Amino acid sequence: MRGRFIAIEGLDRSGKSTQCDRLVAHLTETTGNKTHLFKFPDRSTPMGQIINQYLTSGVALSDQAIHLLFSANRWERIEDIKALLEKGENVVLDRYYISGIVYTQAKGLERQWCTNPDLGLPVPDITLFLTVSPEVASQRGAYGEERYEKIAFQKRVAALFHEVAQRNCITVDASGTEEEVANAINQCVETVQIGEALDKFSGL
Ligand code: DGP
Ligand code: NA
Ligand code: NA
Repeated sequence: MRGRFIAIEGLDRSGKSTQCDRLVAHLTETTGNKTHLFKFPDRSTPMGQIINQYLTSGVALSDQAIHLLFSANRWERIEDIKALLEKGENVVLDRYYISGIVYTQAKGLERQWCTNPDLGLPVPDITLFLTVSPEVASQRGAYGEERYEKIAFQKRVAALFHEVAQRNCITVDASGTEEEVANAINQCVETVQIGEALDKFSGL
């Protein structure tokens, strides 16, 4: 049987990366199969390095150009991801196409235009959306260092995320302790049915 394919989405500083690490450990232990973490954007590839410069050092790129790079950065890893799933290994994604769509839509671009480059990507068995208010998130860590970490922008992203999550995600309250959030995530993941074939993303 193919491996489990799980995406975790959320606002900046929602605790997503910590929870992804915990979920990888949990799946490794409970399924007995290797579990891999892919983080998007993957800043290690040539395209990812341009994305990193855009996020951290104010490199100027049009909203459209950076959007297509974020999408291309997902497409450039997808064959590796599919191969692992087919071998029966699990894959956890730290962000995926929902981030891709809502962060650009929050800049004022059309939903359909934002969706188009990601059409056809394999759909996860489950996408978890970690919710935390932008005000709470802004008090965590070094908020404000990167391009999108501004409260007004995060509020627009949050509104879009909540709307999209109703139909596409299971929402998990991420305002509790690390342990509480991890337990909630593990429970959601245990109930997931795994189909043999991966669906292709056809819109939110
Ligand atoms: P992270 O490394 O998870 O903190 O993500 C970096 C930032 O990039 C974060 O503010 C979310 C944003 N982001 C992630 N994926 C995309 C995407 O596909 N498109 C856009 N425009 N922004 C994205
Ligand atoms: Na971030
Ligand atoms: Na992160």
